[in-house]
Amino acid sequence: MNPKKYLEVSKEVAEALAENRPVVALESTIISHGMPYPQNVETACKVENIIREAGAVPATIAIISGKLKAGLSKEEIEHLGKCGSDVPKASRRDIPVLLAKGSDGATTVTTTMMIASMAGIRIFATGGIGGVHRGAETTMDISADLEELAMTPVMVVCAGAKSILDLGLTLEYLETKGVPVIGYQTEELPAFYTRKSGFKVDYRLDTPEELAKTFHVKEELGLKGGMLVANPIPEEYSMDPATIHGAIEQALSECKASGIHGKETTPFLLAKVKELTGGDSLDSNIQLVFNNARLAAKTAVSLCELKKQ
Ligand code: PSU
Ligand code: MN
Repeated sequence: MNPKKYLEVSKEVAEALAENRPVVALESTIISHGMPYPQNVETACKVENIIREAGAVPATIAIISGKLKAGLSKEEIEHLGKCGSDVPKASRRDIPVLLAKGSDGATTVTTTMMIASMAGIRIFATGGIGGVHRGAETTMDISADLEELAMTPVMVVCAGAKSILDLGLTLEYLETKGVPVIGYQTEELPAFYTRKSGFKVDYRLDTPEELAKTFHVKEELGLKGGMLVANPIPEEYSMDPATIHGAIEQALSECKASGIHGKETTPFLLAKVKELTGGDSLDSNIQLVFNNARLAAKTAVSLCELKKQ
């Protein structure tokens, strides 16, 4: 077994890790599949800057020419953004084929966690995670993201999950798998575009230091799996619940009517919601990613302090 043979960590990220300096992983499905060009590239670069300003090193993760990469160049980010959904969306099951072919891949939460963990990165900031889809009792559509959270020791900072999913069942699944779900300064699971969902998180923590300490304890205990931090979208960018609810219902019925299934489901629903809500949802989406990057970077700084002790 020689997984490192397929891993390429950028010089900047490798040096930071070797010196116990804070690093934050970022995913690339959000670049290729989550936003239109050129906003996707602008956002990806700006997120990296936000992480730097908060004192950490960004490591955008993707599969490029058959290599698992942690830390991308500007040119590689531009390439992923320009090619958009022509870059295959890569979950755990896609990795062997993409690597054997020498192909590119846009990493989801699942594969970003896997590559981050291989590289030694412990914190990852994104927008929203995948979960149990509505109607999963008949379709069995449950994102591999939940299994990865159960297995791989990376903290994922997100803005909750969109209610294209069944949020209640998603929380049940995470509970069964032993994944702590932490609300950042909230008792309620945020629903991506909105700060509230009607579902309670397991615990509320109020500072990056508390998040870092909790993750540190989990690591010291040697418990497998990750931790999910749900950070609500800033008030000024949150959307009107009725607008977003209507768009999601319509997207779900169009998805069902067109017989979309498998890995196409999430991108279809995300694109449809975006189309139905216009530019507003894109702006909210960008802002919540910035907000998560800031919190992840501060937490990474605090986690490195704890490691020194
Ligand atoms: N949910 C979002 N935005 C996203 C995704 C999910 O609100 O960009 C992406 C993430 O990359 C996530 C993936 O890991 O979709 C989940 O896809 P699936 O449901 O096919 O596992
Ligand atoms: Mn799925």
